[in-house]
Amino acid sequence: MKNPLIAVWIIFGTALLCATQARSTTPVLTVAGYARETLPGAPMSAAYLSLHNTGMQAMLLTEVTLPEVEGASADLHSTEHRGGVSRMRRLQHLAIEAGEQLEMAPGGVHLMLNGLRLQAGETLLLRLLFADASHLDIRVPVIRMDGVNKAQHQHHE
Ligand SMILES: [Cu+2]
Repeated sequence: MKNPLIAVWIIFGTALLCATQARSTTPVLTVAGYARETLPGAPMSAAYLSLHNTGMQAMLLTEVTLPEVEGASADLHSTEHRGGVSRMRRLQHLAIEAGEQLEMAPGGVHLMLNGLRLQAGETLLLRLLFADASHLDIRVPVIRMDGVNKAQHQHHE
């Protein structure tokens, strides 16, 4: 395991399974996830989903909305690391291939949340809209993520 971030993430991810009770399922898709508490002074937060496509066809996630929070929005972002600098890029959609288990994570693909403040202990309802006009609602827990912040800083140095 070359990447210390991945090692930390796996350990953290195991602990997280207990905290992440939220899970939503369609015949072909299983989704779990969590949102991170808004840091003091931060204008935005993020949510991370695990999407498992158990079907025979790719699923195309085109939009995520926050039905319970007026004026708030969620954007699909990827993170690119180049020359020691991380940049976020907005994605028009996210494909989950047949059989694929796609894991969003800090420093990777994530949902950027704007226009709301989240506190640990709360829950957040996310509505995932797909290209085939289906949608899936999932309620995720809001958690504090100090440990992951430290791991990322070590990784980036
Ligand atoms: Cu972002």
